[in-house]
Amino acid sequence: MSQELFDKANEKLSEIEKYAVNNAEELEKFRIAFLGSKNTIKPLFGQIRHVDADRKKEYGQLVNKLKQTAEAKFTQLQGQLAQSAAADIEVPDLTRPVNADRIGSRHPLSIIEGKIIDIFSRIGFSLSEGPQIEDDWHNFTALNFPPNHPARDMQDTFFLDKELALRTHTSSVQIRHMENNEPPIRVISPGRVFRNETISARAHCQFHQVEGLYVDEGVSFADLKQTLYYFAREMFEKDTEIQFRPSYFPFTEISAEMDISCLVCKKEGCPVCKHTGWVEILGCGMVDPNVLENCNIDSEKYTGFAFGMGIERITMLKYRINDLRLYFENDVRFLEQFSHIIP
Ligand code: 2U9
Repeated sequence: MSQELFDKANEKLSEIEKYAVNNAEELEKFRIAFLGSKNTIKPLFGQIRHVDADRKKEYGQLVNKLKQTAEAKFTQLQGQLAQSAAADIEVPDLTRPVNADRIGSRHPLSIIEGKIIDIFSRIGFSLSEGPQIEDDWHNFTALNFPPNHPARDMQDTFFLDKELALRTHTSSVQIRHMENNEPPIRVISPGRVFRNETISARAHCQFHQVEGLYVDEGVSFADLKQTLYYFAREMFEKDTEIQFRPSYFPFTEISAEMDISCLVCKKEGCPVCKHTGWVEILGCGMVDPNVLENCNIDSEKYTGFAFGMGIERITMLKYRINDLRLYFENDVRFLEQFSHIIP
């Protein structure tokens, strides 16, 4: 009987020594079998009473060894499992450069608006801003729009009520400036304006303008030409040429539109300039004496020039953007293309 018990205990010992596990569940099975409250070693302790007296000590040592071996094996298996779990975790490449934080970028219209402001501020123009909701006087009447002018129509302008509308140009800001300041006046007015247009690639119900105004004694069309020539060369390229074509606006007399030589083809002819070699960029003229008088400025003593340009148009030329809607959709795939420009 003694030997049988020894054999059983030795068998269990080698079972424990050879035990291997692949996962936490198998480890738990081992724990329950050899270390749990109903483990399979426990009954062997009780069997000691069947062992011959002269071998009891030897048997006791064997069963104790069995228990210690199970405990040691458990710790070893636990360690092995933890190690292989750690090996499964993908260690990141710690030498890889960090991803820079995405801090966004400036909107292309803001970039170009900033450039225009900068160019004119270098020759003494200061900034003048005003409300986007305007009354009839500042948006139309003071600017010499006749009572039946089409721009006054509901079809063309967003009226809020009989008197108030979303401004259709930033000229209204300059009327306010002239009402509150004496010449010499030299201001530019950038800002958002609104017109009741069907939205397409070439038209939008909102856009941005920069308008300029210079009123003083003896201001002439020659001053206008030289100022805008300076602007064209600073904004585009040093060898940019300009040309003027006669035009009509209610608020200027004489009036003109200014073209620049095509940046793309250098006047050779291309789709951008529609094969004319020239691209229109702004309207301008001498401020109509009626407009000066409407702002209590003596038109006998003072003359002035004014100009206005669409920022979207200038931006389209600078960055070859072909659809106005892109400016207002704020698709990051569009906006991200300007993230390298830090003005
Ligand atoms: C005052 C008097 C006159 C500003 C001017 C233009 C000509 C002009 C357009 C260009 C493209 C508007 O954005 S656009 O559609 N503007 O052609 N603007 S002269 O004349 C003024 C401004 C203020 C007191």
